Amino acid sequence: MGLSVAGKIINAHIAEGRPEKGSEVGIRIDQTLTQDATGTMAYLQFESMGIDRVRTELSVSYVDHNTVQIGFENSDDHIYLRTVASKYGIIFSRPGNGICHQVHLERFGIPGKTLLGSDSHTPTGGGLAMLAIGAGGLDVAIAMAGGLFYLTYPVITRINLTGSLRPWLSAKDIILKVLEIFDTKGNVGTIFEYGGPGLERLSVPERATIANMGAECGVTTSVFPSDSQTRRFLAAQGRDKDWVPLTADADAVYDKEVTIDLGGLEPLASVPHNPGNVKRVADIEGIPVDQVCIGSCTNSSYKDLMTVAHILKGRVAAPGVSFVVAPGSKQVLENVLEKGGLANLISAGARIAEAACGFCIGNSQSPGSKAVSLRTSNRNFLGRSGTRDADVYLVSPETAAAAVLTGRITEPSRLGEMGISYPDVEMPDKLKIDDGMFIFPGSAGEESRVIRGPNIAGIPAGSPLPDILECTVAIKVGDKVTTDHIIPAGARMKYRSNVPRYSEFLFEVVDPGFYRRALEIKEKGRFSAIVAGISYGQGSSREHAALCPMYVGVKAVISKSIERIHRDNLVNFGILPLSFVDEKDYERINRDDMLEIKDFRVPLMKGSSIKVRNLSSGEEIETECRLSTRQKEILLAGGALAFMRGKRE
Ligand code: MIC
Ligand code: SF4
Repeated sequence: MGLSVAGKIINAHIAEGRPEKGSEVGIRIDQTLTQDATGTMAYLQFESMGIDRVRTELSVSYVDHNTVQIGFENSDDHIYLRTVASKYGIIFSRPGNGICHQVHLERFGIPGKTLLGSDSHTPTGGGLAMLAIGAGGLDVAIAMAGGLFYLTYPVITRINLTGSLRPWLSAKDIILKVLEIFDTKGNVGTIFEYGGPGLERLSVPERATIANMGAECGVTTSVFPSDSQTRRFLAAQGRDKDWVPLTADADAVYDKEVTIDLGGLEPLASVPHNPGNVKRVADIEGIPVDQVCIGSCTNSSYKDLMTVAHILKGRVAAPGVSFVVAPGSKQVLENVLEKGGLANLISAGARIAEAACGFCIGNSQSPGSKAVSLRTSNRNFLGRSGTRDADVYLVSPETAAAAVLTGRITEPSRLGEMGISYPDVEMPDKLKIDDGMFIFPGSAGEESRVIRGPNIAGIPAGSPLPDILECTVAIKVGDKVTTDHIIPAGARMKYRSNVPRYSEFLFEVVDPGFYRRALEIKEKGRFSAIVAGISYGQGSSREHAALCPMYVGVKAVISKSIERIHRDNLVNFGILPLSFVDEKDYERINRDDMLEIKDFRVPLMKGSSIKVRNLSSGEEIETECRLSTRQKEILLAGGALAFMRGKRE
């Protein structure tokens, strides 16, 4: 039986377990990446492991999230990251060099390699035929220390692309179609593998856009083959030697297959407040637009920016539109500059932001009250833009450019009526490349001393699960509560290296009273529990969504279903992730109820149901804990660091 691309990469990296669907395998990690907002914690954890040098083929530390630097905190983090990278043999990508996923694709991604990143959009590397997976910082720290990364051997879905896109449509419309088909829930443990004749004309940055937003479907990752497009991309990067062919066997078997005819697609948009709310642009035309933001790791490549630059050439943004452009990398910016695109954008009124996450994470360019913002990014969760009552729509660069000119949501093909022809931008065969913003291990700018400013607090210690777990329900939330809801990013993100301070903002947009309540429960010497609906913990990989709850005394999360990265983070920080056996039981627990979970060790290890007694109502509720044996052992030890320490002793 033939193998898929994903199957080939996984099988070549398995060091523990068997390649059987649904069973846990441990794979070797070739490359890691971190970004500053998750990186500080990852490196603090790495340092606590007592290893003298990273054990991967390549590890890169990017600074791209917290670059606004209001106050000393962000800069403290950057200095710590630069010095810790230098000490342990990690490449440091300085602030200004670009967004981790875009830069990694350009300079380091290699077909067939595994990449683990402390950011949920790490699968962007799948556009380059990598097995690129997002994880919590602690899992990345373990990989840097030479440890394996564990995943459930996936269900592999082939997405067969046929035909070719019509003018005014692009990769974003393809992934929005995929989101419409698969939604944001129910895809845990799946890999999307793209194939078919439609791939021929899709360049690597376009593939990367598609792989990037697979994260919104909740899949483990998305993978493309390595073919002539991949070779061309690497050649333009001056990295011909990194190309290897990698395609699925002709008789590869997939668990599921879906075909999308690219020729039949229409421009699409995710409407507020979830990427899964996909509508045809034609159906929402005419809505007045206050802001248009082009950039983020989804659509900030040379091709994206040049397309917009050509469309806008000689024209100015509509008077009511604030128009922001954030290039994905310094390389993108320099090449767009060289080809004259930057001049077009500036003349059109673009507010050129730095090559960083910026608006996408809500740390700048928050829209006005009740404003409509069209963005080429990947997430439009409530409040993520920094403005709670703003409506954020996710669209392609073409649809975004159309709104810049008309001031309304507009089908981009209508630009033809304005005398604008579709600029079919090709990726150049040769790019201007300058690696001057990396600090490579062993180079002159190296430091041997790790500098920790006052923003770098320690890692809070967890505690083993007690025999009888008594907890108070400190919060009950509904469906699809994302990690952005659990612990906000934006302006709050500067406290990422200071867990006690950051914890004050837990559930800020959902229930600002949570932090006080949880602390009061903790002061009484008790634990807290969180009760949630479906797909709890969607979105970002931030382990703070587990670490901060742990800090305020949360010991259990009981949900209808939970997303992969967040579940793994809860385990890493010793929080019991339980799911209702019968989803209707969600109604039988309320906030402030006292719960008792006792005698759970045996059923936990055996995989049988775990009884939760609601002491407030006297009812008993059946739950289960769907984890591997390894994860259960980690939980019982009080988290991954304690587990590793225990193994060493
Ligand atoms: C995001 O897009 O939500 C982030 C910010 O990049 C996160 C990481 C973080 O919270 O630091 C992610 O996607 O994992
Ligand atoms: Fe940065 Fe946004 Fe991409 Fe997250 S999704 S890595 S915040 S650009």
